[in-house]
Amino acid sequence: MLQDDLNRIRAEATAQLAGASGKKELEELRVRYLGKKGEVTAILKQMGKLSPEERPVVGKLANEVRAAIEEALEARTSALSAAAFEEKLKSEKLDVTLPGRRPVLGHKHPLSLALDELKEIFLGMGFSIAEGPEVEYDYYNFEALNIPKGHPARDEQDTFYVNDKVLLRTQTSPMQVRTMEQQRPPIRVIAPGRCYRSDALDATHSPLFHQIEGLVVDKGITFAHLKGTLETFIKQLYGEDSVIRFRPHHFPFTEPSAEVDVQCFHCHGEGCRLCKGEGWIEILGGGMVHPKVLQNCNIDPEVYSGFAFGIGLERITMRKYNIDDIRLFYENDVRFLGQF
Ligand code: 2NM
Repeated sequence: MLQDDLNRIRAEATAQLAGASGKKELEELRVRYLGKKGEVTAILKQMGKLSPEERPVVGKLANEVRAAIEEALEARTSALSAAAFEEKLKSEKLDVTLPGRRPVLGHKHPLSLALDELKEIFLGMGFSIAEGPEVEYDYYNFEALNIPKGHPARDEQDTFYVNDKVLLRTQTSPMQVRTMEQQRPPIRVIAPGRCYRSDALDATHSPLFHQIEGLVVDKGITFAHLKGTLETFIKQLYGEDSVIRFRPHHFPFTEPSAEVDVQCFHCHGEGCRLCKGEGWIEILGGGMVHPKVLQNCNIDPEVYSGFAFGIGLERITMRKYNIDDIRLFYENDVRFLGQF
């Protein structure tokens, strides 16, 4: 009986469709029941064998079965896509109440922090800032500073040469010479910046380091001005109770010259580990600008006099933050840099 076949097909098809688990399976079922060679189609093809009385009855049932299968197909299709959408929503859930991710902000390098502080102190004393080339002429780095070829200071300040006449500056004094060539006294400048020497890298030496040099030239400038300026500087940097002393020294570009020590703030001169038993810590050098240096810059040493000094930025910064190895400044290890 075709009616029985149709009823069986409807029951089978709707049950299978209800349990179908994906698009592919739904399509297979559609082809199997409703396709050109499908089971419902096969029944319709047999309609010709039926009597005229039976034909409309079976035809009506066949249409109902086809409609029922189509409906079940549609219902399952939309149920599956709704489930897929639900799954997608769940997996893409965004909790807008979570706190945001804060971007990690960097900050200044300890050498820059210390340099800023030094600049501030000297700006407060009326100095201006002169910056210039790190690749210098031999003339400005040595010759003009009273260090002719063959002078022993050239060995102490061995550097990297670009050619016979051009080198990496070993100090920032070439900027002082450039300033004196370009400006007439009164002059009050500091020259901060990178310097180079062909020293081997160890805990206290680096082939690249930083200096701040100061220069004052005017009528009547004396060693007393140098002492007062440096004492004011040290007291602002290390505190009002700082004690300093001047020790005679020699620099080719100053005469007289001195090295300046600050009394150890740990033992107050007694001698301890920090000052290696000395009671004093060397901090900078300076002196009265040599008349030959003034002459080289067309400043008459009979009319003008001046003082100059040089500060090692690494040394000052290591004191300030209690850093015991100069290499830490250049390694860019954020575990170190993050501490300042
Ligand atoms: C130092 C020590 C002593 C210095 C001298 C000059 C110049 F150009 F005026 F002659 N500038 N800086 C100087 C003097 C630097 O560093 C330890």
